[in-house]
Amino acid sequence: MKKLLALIFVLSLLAAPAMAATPSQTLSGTFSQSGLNYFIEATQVHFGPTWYLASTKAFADYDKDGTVETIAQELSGLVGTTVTLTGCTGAGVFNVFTINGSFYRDPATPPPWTVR
Ligand SMILES: [Ca+2]
Repeated sequence: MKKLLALIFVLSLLAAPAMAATPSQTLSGTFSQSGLNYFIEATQVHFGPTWYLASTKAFADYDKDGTVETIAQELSGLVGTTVTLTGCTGAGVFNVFTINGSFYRDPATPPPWTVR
């Protein structure tokens, strides 16, 4: 029994980095933009660098206007609406993985803007 518990403990340590990368928080409130930064209420939320948002077609029609546009255009369409995000806090901002229940990026892989 002690050996089994020790094995489980070791496995939990090995699994810890992957678990830390999974969406762990939900943030909901009025979505806003100030300059190049995006916010839910007073919390800054991070979708990636400005060039990436402007040049990348969104994964889904986040603003529900019937067209899948660039990420920047989709985010503009969400300004002033109530938005629910999942993600995790890192480097002082909230890193987004889903937008209103739709996939944004996979927390288990490197951010797409780092893979070129
Ligand atoms: Ca759209």
